[in-house]
Amino acid sequence: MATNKYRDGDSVKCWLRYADYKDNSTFFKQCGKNIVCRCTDLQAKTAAEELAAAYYQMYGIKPAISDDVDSQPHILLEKCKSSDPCGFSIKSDTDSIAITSSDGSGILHGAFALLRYIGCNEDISELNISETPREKLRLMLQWDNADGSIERGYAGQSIFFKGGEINCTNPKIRDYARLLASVGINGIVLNNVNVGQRETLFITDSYLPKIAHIADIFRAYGIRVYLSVNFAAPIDLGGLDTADPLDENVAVFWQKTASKIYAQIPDFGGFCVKADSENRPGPMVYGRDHAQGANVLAQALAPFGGIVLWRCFVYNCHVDWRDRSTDRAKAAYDTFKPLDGKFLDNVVLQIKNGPVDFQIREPVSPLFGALPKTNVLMEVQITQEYTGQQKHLCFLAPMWKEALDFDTCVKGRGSVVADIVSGKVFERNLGGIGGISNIGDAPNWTGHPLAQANLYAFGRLAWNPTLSCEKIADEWIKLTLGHNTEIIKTVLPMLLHSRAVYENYTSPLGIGWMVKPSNHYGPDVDGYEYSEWGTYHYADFHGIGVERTSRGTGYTRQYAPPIADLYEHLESCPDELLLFFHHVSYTHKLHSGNTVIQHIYDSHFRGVEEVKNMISAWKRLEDVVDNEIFQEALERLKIQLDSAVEWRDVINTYFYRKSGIADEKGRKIYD
Ligand code: GCV
Repeated sequence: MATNKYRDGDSVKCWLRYADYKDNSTFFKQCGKNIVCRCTDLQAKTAAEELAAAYYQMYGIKPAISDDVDSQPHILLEKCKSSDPCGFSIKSDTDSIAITSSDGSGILHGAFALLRYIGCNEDISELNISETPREKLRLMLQWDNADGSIERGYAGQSIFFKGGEINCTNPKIRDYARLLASVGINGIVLNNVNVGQRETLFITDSYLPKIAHIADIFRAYGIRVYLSVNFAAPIDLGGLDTADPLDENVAVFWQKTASKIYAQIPDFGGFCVKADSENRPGPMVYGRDHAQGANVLAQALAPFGGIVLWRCFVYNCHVDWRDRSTDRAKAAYDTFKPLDGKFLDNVVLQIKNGPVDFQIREPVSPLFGALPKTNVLMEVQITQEYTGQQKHLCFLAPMWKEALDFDTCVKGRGSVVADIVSGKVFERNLGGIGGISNIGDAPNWTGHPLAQANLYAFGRLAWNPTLSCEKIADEWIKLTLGHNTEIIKTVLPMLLHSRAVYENYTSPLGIGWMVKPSNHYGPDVDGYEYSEWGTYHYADFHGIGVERTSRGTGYTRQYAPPIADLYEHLESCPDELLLFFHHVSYTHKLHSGNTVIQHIYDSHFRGVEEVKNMISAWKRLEDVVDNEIFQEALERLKIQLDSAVEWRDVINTYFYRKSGIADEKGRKIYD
């Protein structure tokens, strides 16, 4: 049985387990004795402390921290003029390493990068590298509520809030800041976008001092704090009878609120707003549009350098399933495209990666390509609401990477989403990526220990979307589970393949929404079929799928012509999205050569076998992987298998009953 090196007291360090890296670098052992910090920025001091702490954990010796360059050998932390904000250079010399940046946060990111190289056992004695983050906003989005619950959270309770109060002395907050900074995150929205009565008060004097305390913790790690706010706060807090964004008193309310916040949190990031969505208040209540709604907040924040993250998850959640012309997938584009150019420069539209809602397979939202005069940010879900709820292994980097690499063709070939959200394609100054966090107060942070890889991958991709999933997974494994080749050979393919496995035994060919409506876990094929949420599959005895072409809802027309054409025609529509775009018969032949019905059967049988294979592979690691991680993951893999079997049988039986077509391989399908 492997020893427990994973835990340090009560805290699990995830990928910051320095003690295990002690044999990785004699060069660090030599240079790290003296940390010379010639920069007074707070984050540079943190960098010095992080390097010193790592050194201490590796070698049991406390390095000297000073500003004396004559102490040799050393690691030097210094400012330089050349790098972009947050960017850094690392250069090794005979007996020294210099980490330089134009700002303290860059130095901190450089320090964490150096430690990552060491953890991955790379030679740091001849480093000469420079890095700049590709995305400006790299945000962690908490869906934490004041009562301590977390919307769609699968790893325990909030580390920030408890019983209606702010738990600002929780030591886990600093641990979290370290984890986030180590992968380049530079902002955190502390509370859920569904802002309840209690959370509405977060922008008042009753709560701001404690929020300011949390902001202090994150500031030391180069992370700005944001809050989700209630659009109706002028009524709820300001005593006004309206929240109309064009009402002067409403504007004054937001200005006063902004002044109050910045007096306590000078680097406050800004507001995140879910408006006119899923029964939340918003500008449409007053006959105003989203630009007018966002701009009143943006105007209030602008003098202080704050921004508004305005969500585009807006659709009619009371539709009638009998009306086939309505299409929820079209809603965000229809609402926001006409407003392009009307948002102030400090507004960023926050767009979910797909047009519907974080299903295991969706096309990329066409809205990314439709807003040349507006700042945009891609929102992804690290928490596994629809992807197995941290009971199932589902490494999400391949899904995010597909979205980031997606070529919208809006400015000719090569207009990829990663470059749109970075501002490059349309020359915007602001934009980036936000991920809904998957952590809670679970001792291992994420419930499923391997779900830590999703948190890690999100940060790494936000920093550099061109990194491959394989590289990111390999780094995470080495930093978290160690360098044993058996571990790498086993866990790497498990992670990389896990999204495909999940997709195999759940919803086929881009159809989505076959989950239980109550908690979004487990199969319920018709659970959403006759509901008001606009999430239908339209399966009948003949076929299945949503006709979103010009013969149907016309959704395909929201893409640039080459993409619209691709999806419009059966001949070119990729198999994995077929049922998202087309209603076809069960006997329709896919590009793979299989019929739709046979694909459903095959993928569901295969998915279950793949989970069994993962379990066998994982079991072979019993003696090499940390015992706590081994047991936690094994327990969840077994739950995953039970659930996969349930999915397989429910889906196969459902479609067998609908179609009356038997499995050509004669496997067991219940009737
Ligand atoms: C925060 C989905 C989730 C909701 C979530 C919403 C959103 O509908 O199920 O829990 O609410 O998305 O993104 O606003």
